[in-house]
Amino acid sequence: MSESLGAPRHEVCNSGTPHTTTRVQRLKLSNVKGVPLPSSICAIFDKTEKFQAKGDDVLIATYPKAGTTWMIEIVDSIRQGGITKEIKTIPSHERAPYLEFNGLNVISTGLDLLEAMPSPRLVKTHLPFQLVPQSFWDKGCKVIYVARNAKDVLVSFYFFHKMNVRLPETGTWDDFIESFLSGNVAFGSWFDHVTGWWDVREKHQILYVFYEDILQDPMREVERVAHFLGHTLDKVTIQEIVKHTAFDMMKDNPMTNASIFPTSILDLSISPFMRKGQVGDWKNYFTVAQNERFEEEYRRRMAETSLRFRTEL
Ligand code: PPS
Repeated sequence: MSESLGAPRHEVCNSGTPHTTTRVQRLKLSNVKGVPLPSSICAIFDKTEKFQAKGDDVLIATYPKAGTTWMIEIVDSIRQGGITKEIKTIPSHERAPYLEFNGLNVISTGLDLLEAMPSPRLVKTHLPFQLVPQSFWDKGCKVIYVARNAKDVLVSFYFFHKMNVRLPETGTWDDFIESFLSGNVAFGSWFDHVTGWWDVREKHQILYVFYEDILQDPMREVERVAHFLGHTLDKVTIQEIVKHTAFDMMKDNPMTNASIFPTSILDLSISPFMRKGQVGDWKNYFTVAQNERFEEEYRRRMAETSLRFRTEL
């Protein structure tokens, strides 16, 4: 075993033995217009494409594990003017349905939830820009894109793959790094995703937000999101939102910590959904060699873009 970059690495990451579950069949990835997506999502993608957005829908778009659930909680609290009874009692996935999600008859599809939802709606998606239904652009919807540095996303995604027992097996940690770098994971290449949304941010009403910035200065970022959405909130309400959406609060909150999902979808005994919520956790998992390999590919893939990430604070 080679030397790691920081504190001792987590034993699950080190095990080299893919976790297997006998309870449910893990899904394979299929392809929509060249983007690998879970086969369940591909199966209903013709319907997803035809989704009719409304002008007051707000779309929260992210590559997986970039802070989607966090932003949903922030935006919903802003739109409701504070921490209302709805926010305290309705699960996140019902307040912001996951557009392309197919619950395979265990839980509702995103499309069904959205159909039944009164306006103004909050919509979650992990789709790359080019796969987002056209109606969002025709209706001029506001979009908040949250981006997080690739190394922390990779670690978070690895643990999520293990506990989301519908996603394909990760293989070893080394295998998963290679799958991630080649874009052979659900929702495709992180590089294409973050740069694809970055390149169009000024063509549409898109606010591009960084996970690292929210963690560093949540008051400033909540105010920025509120301003973008056309809401003016007093300081006390913003402080209340920041407190409600802090990692420890969301980790203990059954409306946000995914404990509501059946274990046939998310098995929290394998890894919690609200895992660490940090910037720089990657140092606990990357070996020196893995980091060099990653950096080399990163430099190559990010050479042409002005998009920059922070991997520590
Ligand atoms: S998903 O499944 O793709 O929708 O997951 P997503 O919500 O995008 O990302 C989950 C990661 O975000 C972390 N998280 C937070 N970090 C800081 N503060 C708050 N409030 C917060 N809420 C969620 C969560 O812990 C996952 O990151 P990791 O690194 O695994 O802890």
